[in-house]
Amino acid sequence: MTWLNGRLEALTGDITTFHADAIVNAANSTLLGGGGVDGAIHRAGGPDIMAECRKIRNISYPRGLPTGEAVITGAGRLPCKYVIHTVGPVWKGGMRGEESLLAAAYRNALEKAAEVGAHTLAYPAISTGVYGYPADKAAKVVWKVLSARLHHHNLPEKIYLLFYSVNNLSTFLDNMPQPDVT
Ligand code: AR6
Repeated sequence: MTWLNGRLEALTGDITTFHADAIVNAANSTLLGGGGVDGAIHRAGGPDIMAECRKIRNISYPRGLPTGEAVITGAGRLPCKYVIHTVGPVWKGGMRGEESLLAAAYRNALEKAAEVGAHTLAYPAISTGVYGYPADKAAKVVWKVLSARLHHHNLPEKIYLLFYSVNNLSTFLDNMPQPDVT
């Protein structure tokens, strides 16, 4: 399913095996790994990504990466070139700035991808796992941020939204505008 003349595509898949210039990791503030997609990325990518994360943490973010911000590392053994680590908000009912923090996470990851000239970028569904952000509400934020970016910039040329399950993908699709006609 695509939008914006094919520049945005939603599909199911495992982001650790996805071939894109850059993939996004739904990390936590420690940058030192965790479960979910974060754990999967570090397991598949090997120790080089963690070594870089540790260095970034020590040098630039001794108190941890703030929610909504993003940093970039190499990709170790993964098939992509870069991993962009961002921290989505924990859902606390929707009145604690969750929407703008989720938007910031998507937007700052985009900025990092553009800085290294990534042509293709793949996102997991940030915050919708352990962090509990409702998938239908997240879809609206994702559309707002990504469609604005794609309207005004040439890079990335293409953005993929990778969902781990068909259920997650269909919730997302239910909350998106009409896709491109194919
Ligand atoms: N490929 C694509 N999507 C995946 C994969 C995968 N390999 N594995 C899981 N997902 P979560 P969060 C989906 O919990 O909510 C970690 O411990 C998953 O089904 O990974 O942002 C971090 O260290 C869900 O839809 O991230 C943090 O502590 C989505 O990815 C915390 O979890 C996000 O789920 C971050 O929580």
